[in-house]
Amino acid sequence: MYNKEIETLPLDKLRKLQNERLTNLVERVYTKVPFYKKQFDEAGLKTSDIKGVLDLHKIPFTKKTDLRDNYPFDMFAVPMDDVVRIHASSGTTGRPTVVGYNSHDLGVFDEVVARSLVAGGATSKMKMHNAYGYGLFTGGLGIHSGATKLGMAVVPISGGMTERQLMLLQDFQPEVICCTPSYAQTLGEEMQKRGITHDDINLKYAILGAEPWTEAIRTQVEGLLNVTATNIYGLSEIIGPGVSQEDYEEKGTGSYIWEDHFYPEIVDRDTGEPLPYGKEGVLVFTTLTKEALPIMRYWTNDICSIDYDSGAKRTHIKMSSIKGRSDDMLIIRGVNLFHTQVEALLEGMEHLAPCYQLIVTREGTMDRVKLNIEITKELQDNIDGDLANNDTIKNLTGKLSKKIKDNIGLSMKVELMACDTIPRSAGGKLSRIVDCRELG
Ligand code: DLL
Repeated sequence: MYNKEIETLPLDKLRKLQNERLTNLVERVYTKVPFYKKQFDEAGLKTSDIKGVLDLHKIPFTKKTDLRDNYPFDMFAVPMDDVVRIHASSGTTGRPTVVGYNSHDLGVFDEVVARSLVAGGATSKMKMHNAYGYGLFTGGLGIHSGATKLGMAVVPISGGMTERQLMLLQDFQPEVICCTPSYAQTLGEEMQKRGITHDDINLKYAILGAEPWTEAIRTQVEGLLNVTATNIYGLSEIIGPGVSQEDYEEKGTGSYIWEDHFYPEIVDRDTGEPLPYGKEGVLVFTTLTKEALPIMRYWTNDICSIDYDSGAKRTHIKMSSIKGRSDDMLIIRGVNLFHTQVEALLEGMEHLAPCYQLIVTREGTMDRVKLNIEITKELQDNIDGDLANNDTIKNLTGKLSKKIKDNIGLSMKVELMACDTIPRSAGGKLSRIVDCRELG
């Protein structure tokens, strides 16, 4: 563990620390950020009403639109002289969301990333191939700086230029790779195509995040790259990568949220009411220690559940993997659908590769969704002629349609496609939904 004392702090002590940090935060934001002063005054709330995390529910949420309305720097709680780094995430529309850090905040960022990397299997003696994008995106620099703090040798390759990535993976022999899961798929597939074998590289751990992914992709990437792959989660508004991380020996049991810095809640997507542990809803965070851009009850839009795991190595609460963002949820004939639900059904299905797209169209007032998914190279090599007329393909299509209907409750057209026909990640986040509805 990177910080054993904090990572295993007994819960009563953790709660005490959180309560102290929260009351301090509330005073700070009330006096330093006009947005929060107004928010408190309008809600008739006094800072003394917030005595600890149990009072958090009294505070209104902060949403992405609030950051946009205060573009670029009006939510900052320190003078610009103190700010030492600025990042921004480009939304699909309009202005980017701008975030700032002072040197204290960069210390917190390094700490949580270093903890995350160690939980993901990394040590100070290893080399890291960091293929998250550098620039305004928090992935590249955030992971880089935390890895440096840990003492790793970082290769700041950034995303893209796959050919060069493959060369350096062979030449530098890094033990750890960090990138999006979809780019790990791309790298693994390209290695295979070029005949680069597991013996040619030295990877042991892959620390993957920045987009939703499921066990189907974990299985594929672990096989292709010969690694143990774990999930890292985060968002710029809260700090960047390293808000939570899965332990490499506890795979599939959720990711530890470093809750001495980021206090999580799950709330109902429609009413905003807090939900009990184990229930799925919108993840909301309060930054307990950040100074330049402290945020209270940030509505992430990410859907998951949180719960304590008493048998685990650390005491901090765990979050399940993200099902999707509530604004990316499709509603098809009254059924709510996240692409990860379809992806999860691919795990254990022979002959199918987790390379797929959901195509959404509208006919009249009816939304329809179609799944395009690739078959594996082995199956393709065994098929002569047209895929559409092949019996194995027909059986497989029927099997998958039925699995989707049985598990998700939707009749969905499924088309099995030849290898390499679905777009791949060229380095960053990959969208697996193609929404054609606006096109008419
Ligand atoms: O994606 C920070 C990051 C960089 C996380 C590198 C992990 C690794 P943003 O660009 O602000 O920040 O996007 C944040 O991405 O609200 C989620 O919807 C999604 N996301 C991030 N990590 C995961 C993950 C970075 N592990 C948004 N699983 C978040 C699912 C994720 N979704």
